[in-house]
Amino acid sequence: MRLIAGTTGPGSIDRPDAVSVAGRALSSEALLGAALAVAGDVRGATAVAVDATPSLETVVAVLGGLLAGAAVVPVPADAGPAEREHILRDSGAQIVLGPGGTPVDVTRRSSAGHPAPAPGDAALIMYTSGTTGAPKGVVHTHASVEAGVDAVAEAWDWTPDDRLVHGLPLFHVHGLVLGVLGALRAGSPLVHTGKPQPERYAAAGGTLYFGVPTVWSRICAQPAAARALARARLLVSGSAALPVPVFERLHALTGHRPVERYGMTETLITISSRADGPRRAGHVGVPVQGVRTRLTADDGSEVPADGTTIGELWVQGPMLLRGYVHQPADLADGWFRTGDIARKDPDGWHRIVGRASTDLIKSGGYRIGAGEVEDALLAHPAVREAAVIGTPHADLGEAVTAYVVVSAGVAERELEDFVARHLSIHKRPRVVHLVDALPRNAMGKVQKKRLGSPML
Ligand code: MCA
Ligand code: AMP
Repeated sequence: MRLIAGTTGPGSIDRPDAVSVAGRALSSEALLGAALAVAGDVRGATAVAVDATPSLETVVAVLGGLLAGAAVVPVPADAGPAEREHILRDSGAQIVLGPGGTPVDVTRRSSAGHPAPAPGDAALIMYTSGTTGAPKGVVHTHASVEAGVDAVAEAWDWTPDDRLVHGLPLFHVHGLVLGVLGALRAGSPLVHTGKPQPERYAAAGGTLYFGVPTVWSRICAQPAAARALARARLLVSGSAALPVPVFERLHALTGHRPVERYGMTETLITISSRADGPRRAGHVGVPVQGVRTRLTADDGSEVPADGTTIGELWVQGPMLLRGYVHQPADLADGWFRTGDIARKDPDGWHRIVGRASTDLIKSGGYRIGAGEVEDALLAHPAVREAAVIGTPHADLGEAVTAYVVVSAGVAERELEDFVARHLSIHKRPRVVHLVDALPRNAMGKVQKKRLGSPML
């Protein structure tokens, strides 16, 4: 992978500010030297885990693993012991870099080269929640990552003249693949703000900004910060639906109609509006280069692109996953079934209108499986039954909401903290309802649609 466009290509230039994270910066030459030092340490490992804190160390460790030809496994910075152990065991990572393993020293330098990995070699294993069970490891190759970042660079006219700003977590596609590898491959400096706080975005002076809808909505709530973004070239939103009022408020405050794009950990970004085209509130745009989409009805037939008929979205393209760690992906003729419900306009514009399953929750842009949170709650000695759903939340889009039957006196807060300690903190329920019983059908299955009704 031509990782650091400015330093590894012919006629390369050293950029003094190639990457800065939470106020600490490395030039492109220093970044490459530090990453090559890590690559020398991990050479021969097939999978290297990185404790992905928002730090320069994470950027250096990820690059080092990639340069060494290992599959890099980002571990959520806030993962509790159960989740962390699952990721390390399931991925087969032989080495852990970062705070919970071998420390990364960003001041080291090496110039020793490494053989370039083959395009089909695993580059990243990213863990993401399914409806039930523990998170699954999604395997992306060097070829799928390159295709994924090149496609958005083309759609967004992303060039070395840009300066990318974001403060998203470095263990998911948004912050890591687009937000770090995308910037390095485009050759544009990256300013990672540590946290995605409005005042930090405002002070960073970028041309290109990434955020999840919660971040954009918090920026709109601070008009002075929002107005500072008027000087940018492009604001990009993704990971969850950008509410139309936030789109409009952002437009009013910054003068920019944000680009919205759609993707998944499994598929990277497949649909986006374009830098050189219109942006429509409530729409995620058109397929990026190399991508085809189709919408299907329950019987599998394709539904018309008439702007009103809804169907399940399938995508096909060069940026799709190679498979999961222990199972192949279900890619019939290269098509991936997203589980998202969409509408397509006659001119090819897509709108995401919901998800097929209520058991996948999007909160603050994080994908959270209801089953995983239920399992965590059931591990508490006082919990007899648990059902978890997403409920509308003004700031987070959806809030993780738990209905729990307990056998002994236990405070709601204790259950929230219990989940936060066992899984990633962001997976904790924001609301816990203690109830006498869960609504069940004749088969004994919990009727989630009835949760929240007054009888409970
Ligand atoms: C609160 N905290 C706790 C507890 N409660 N700590 C321990 N136990 C508790 N019970 C602390 C946390 O440690 C944290 O502290 C602080 O409270 C707030 O945590 P949290 O609630 O998670 O933060 P938030 O402010 O609500 O976060 C909002 C956010 C965040 C910043 C928007 O949700 C976020 O970063 N979202 C981005 C998700 C993302 O990148 N998704 C992309 C997936 P402290 O702050 O001190 O640490 S990839 C994807 O979706 C596809 C491919 C795509 O299309 O992009
Ligand atoms: P993740 O696995 O965290 O990558 O989450 C992927 C899911 O996020 C998709 O299946 C969608 O449900 C949702 N998503 C991502 N981008 C958008 C968007 N722009 N609009 C609506 N939903 C989105």
